[in-house]
Amino acid sequence: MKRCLNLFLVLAVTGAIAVSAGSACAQKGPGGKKRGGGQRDAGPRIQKPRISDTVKANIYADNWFKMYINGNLVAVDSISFIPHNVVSVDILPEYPMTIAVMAKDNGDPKTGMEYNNTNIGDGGFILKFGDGTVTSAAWKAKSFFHGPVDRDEGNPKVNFFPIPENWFAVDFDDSGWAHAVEHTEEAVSPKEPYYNNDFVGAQWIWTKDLALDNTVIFRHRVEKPPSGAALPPDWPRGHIDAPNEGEQ
Ligand SMILES: [Ca+2]
Ligand SMILES: [Ca+2]
Repeated sequence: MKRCLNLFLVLAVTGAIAVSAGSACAQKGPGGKKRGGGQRDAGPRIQKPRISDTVKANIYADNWFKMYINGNLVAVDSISFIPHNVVSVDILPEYPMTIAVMAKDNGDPKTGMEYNNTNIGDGGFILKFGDGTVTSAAWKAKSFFHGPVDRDEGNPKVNFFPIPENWFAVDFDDSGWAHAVEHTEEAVSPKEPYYNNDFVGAQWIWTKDLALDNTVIFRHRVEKPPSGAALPPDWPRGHIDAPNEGEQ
């Protein structure tokens, strides 16, 4: 007990969180007993995920995205416009895994055009997870911002369609949505970071209109690891609600 108390004090002084010290002292040995104490812990042993249980997610959007997995916000593109960048994060996969992505081309809200209204521009999105999940025409896609209508750059008009509040939710009904359309690497013309990261097997996706659809939501459900890996245990998971509220 004294050793635990000392550990607590050291961690407290060095600024580490008390929770870490608490869990170190309450670590259970075999049979659910606390080490160093005679009191039996009635709770079940909890299997905890390690960093080796996570997989790498590589994501590239022309120009920006945010991504939810099973209703939780897990990644936001750190650069809104250019330079084009790859976002690479660790994720703890959970199956079935519902991936919901909002991707935005940098179209001006009034004209739909890019680069200070000098260019119609285009979009594009690609993703690969370490479990073998990749973007493809199996994904669903829907546009919520279109323009300039009829490619009319002289008198540009845009159309907005209301984004459903729960577009990222697991139980959101996307059955009426069209499938994403795969586009060639040549059409999207990705920049250097794309070639410096692993996207092998993934397809560039958008709606059918790479140029005029400027805000696109993608959804995809992964039943099990496409790589053939075993399903992970039922890890304890957090329930962080704040980032999901009022997001559009
Ligand atoms: Ca970006
Ligand atoms: Ca663009």
